[in-house]
Amino acid sequence: MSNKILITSALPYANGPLHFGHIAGAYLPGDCYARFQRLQGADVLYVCGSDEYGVAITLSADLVGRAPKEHVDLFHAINKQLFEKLGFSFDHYSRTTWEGHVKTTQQFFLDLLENGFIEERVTDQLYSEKENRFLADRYVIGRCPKCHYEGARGDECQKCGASYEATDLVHPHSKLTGSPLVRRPTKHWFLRFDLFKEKLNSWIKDKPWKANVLNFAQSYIDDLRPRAITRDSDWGVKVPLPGTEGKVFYVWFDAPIGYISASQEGFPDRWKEFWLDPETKLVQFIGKDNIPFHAVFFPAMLMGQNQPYKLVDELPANEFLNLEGKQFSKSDGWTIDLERFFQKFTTDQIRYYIAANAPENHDAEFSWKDFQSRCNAELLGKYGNLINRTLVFVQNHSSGIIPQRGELDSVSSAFLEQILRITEEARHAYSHFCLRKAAQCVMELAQAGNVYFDTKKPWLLAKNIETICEMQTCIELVMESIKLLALISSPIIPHTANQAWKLLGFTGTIEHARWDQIVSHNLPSGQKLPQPHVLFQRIEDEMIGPEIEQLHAKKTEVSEAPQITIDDVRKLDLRVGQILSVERVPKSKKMLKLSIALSSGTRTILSGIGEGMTDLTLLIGKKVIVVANLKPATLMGLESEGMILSADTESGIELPLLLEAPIGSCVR
Ligand code: 2FM
Ligand code: ZN
Repeated sequence: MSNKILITSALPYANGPLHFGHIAGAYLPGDCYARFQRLQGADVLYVCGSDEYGVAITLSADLVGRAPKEHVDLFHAINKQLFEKLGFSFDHYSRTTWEGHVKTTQQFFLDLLENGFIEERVTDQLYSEKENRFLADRYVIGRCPKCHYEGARGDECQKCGASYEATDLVHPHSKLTGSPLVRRPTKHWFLRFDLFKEKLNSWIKDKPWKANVLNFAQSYIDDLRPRAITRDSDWGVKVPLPGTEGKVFYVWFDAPIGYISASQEGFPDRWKEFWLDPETKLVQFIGKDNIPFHAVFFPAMLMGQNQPYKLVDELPANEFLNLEGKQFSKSDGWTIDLERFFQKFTTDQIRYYIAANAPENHDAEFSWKDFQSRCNAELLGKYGNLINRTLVFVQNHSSGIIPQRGELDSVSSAFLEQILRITEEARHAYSHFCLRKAAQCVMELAQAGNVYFDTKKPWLLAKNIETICEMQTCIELVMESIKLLALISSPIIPHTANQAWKLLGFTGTIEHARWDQIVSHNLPSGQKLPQPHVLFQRIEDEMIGPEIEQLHAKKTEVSEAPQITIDDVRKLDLRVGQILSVERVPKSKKMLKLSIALSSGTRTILSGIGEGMTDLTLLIGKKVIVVANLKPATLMGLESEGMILSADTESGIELPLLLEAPIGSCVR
């Protein structure tokens, strides 16, 4: 039987920094599983990478005035670095802008076309004559066809909840420039998902997935229809047919193919052994919002093309991790500053906390108090304490060497049985994607060791020559439990587990050992141990207090600002202006010099909105809100005649959107 396991974690969009909420869903569970399977001796290939095409990218890049490639380069690097910091063991972390991804994606399309699963259709889409391009839903706003709300979005009305095609909007216009949009026919390629209904039904019926995953997938299969797999854009994988300028694949067509191309990039000589072997087990870790794409649409694409690629076998889909009762949101300040986090806390502390709280069957919660208490009571109080007290005892009463095990009395036999049972439970939990349960086993094992140590009281046994042997047996058994503890905790807290492993006198890393061998081989008696050191620091109140304060300070920032009266507001002369030209102020990362038209004439305004913006021309023509009666001030040696209003967002600075307001009009 093949022991190949191909593991993937959903490719995150490279349009903003990842936070612990993301890590808890599709990522940490995937990494722990990959680490566990390697210990089992499986031949593992674990891949991930950035998802870099699609409207989610272009819109977020446009809003902050960055070219899409610059935008994804930035966040690809940031997210890759976070995974490294968190000790992830991806065998390869790729990106969908890797040039090899194009060929694989285009080949899928050509196969599907040849096999009769793709058809061309001409439909009306919204076109901006000013911007010379078709605009996707997310770029469009207009009047709701149902409730006549003016600012309705391109796909659904946020006022009355109606959902519709963007072409149904009355007076649709561009969200970015405000320009009016017209209907224009355009050709697209539709994938006949409806033709895969039967095949999908018989394939999915024996999948051992969670009931909610199966039900959700089934509801999509029941309703399969042809779907457009192309878009009018220049950001994406191009359609490989003549005369298709400006046509690219829809991001959900190319992104899952990214799992294959990531393997091709990382392992040009070995990827086929995984993807083309029917015996390989394919395990895909995702967040629950990605279920239809992994359980239905991507499998249909795989069924319709010509390579014998693996279809997903296991689909662990997790819920979300919130922060103190609300979703993580960087723009609202409802987040954890990762740089500060890692100055105070360790990778294994957060890995343990997330694993112990994994959102497997329902949403879970990161709370600072709970983080503190679990790290102190469990990692330090149970795990660290067992190792420390035992190893100090061995130094003092066994000359720092592992003693020989003697006869086991009933208490010791029961303890040995117990620690082996917990180890087996941990194995079962990991292999069934129950990360929470695995973390629980870790603490149960540490606690069992502590209880046995307390029951046996080796410090008393050491005092009497007749009980020395019993003391040595006790210590040897506790050290066996530490060995098993290092083993079963290593997928979750690999750094600490390796330290514990070394403290037992082993030289290599635990990753190079095998689960079964570690369990079945007793510790070598006579092995010399190094001097022990502590594994965890206590988290004091002073360490988390500022974090909680900062979080709540952001929340109350507005309400805690000193109150002003309507007269104070009236003092502000806020006007609509239009950006005529823009240039960077030399030697500044963020300062821009803007020339802005107001009805009273043109002003020069300096504004710190330029950080990370690579394409300043995108600002030209935009309408902005100007504080028109601000006293001129000299900034960086240049005079500024006003100020413009902007918002700080997840991925950069965003300017308020003004569409119809004429230049010079008052903002109140
Ligand atoms: O939801 C997301 O973040 C997507 N970028 C996931 C893509 S998974 C895969 F198909 F690439
Ligand atoms: Zn409406």
